[in-house]
Amino acid sequence: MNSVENARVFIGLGSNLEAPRQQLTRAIEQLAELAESGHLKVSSFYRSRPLGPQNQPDYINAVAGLTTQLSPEILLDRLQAIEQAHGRRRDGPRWGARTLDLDLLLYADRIICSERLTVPHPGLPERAFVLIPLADIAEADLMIPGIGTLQQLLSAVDGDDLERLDE
Ligand code: A4P
Ligand code: MG
Repeated sequence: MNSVENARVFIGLGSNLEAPRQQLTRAIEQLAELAESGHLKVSSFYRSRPLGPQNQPDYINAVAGLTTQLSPEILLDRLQAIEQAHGRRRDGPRWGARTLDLDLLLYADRIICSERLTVPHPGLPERAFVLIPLADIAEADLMIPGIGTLQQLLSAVDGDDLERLDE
């Protein structure tokens, strides 16, 4: 059984190669196809210094929220297919430059620890480039399962490095 009742999910988008803003804009159109109609919200775009190796361009990040009937594993398959369609390569260094990265940040109130999936995404609690865009489209008292509220996490991160871009 691969479909579930409408689950509210959040996806982190990141790119630092080959016209990153366009990569994100196109990916958002593709994410809309996975969403129940009318249930896609997208944060502002933000620029940040790379986390990981510093010899790579700055990143553009955003977060999308959608309601979907896809199971977590099928959703991951679809996200990876979109990454592939954007020419994503997986042969570089860990946290190296990429055309498009789609991370499943949250899947309803689920905690998932499987071979293919860790949800909530392990980077979520400490990454300003995830939490600040997430706060654009989610309520402050959103529960991050097993961790705390979005507001609690936000108060502990430093967003100084993050530059909000014009629409
Ligand atoms: N996987 C497990 N859980 C998840 C999940 N919740 N969402 C598995 C997505 N994938 C998940 O992913 C490796 C494997 O993780 C997948 O096959 C999937 O089964 P990947 O996309 O091939 O590799 P990756 O993204 O390079 O690895 P990783 O460790 O997930 O990196 P992150 O955490 O995505 O970080 N700096 C800035 N400023 N902005 C960024 O967006 N991104 C990264 C990548 C590094 N530095 C950055 C940014
Ligand atoms: Mg990733």
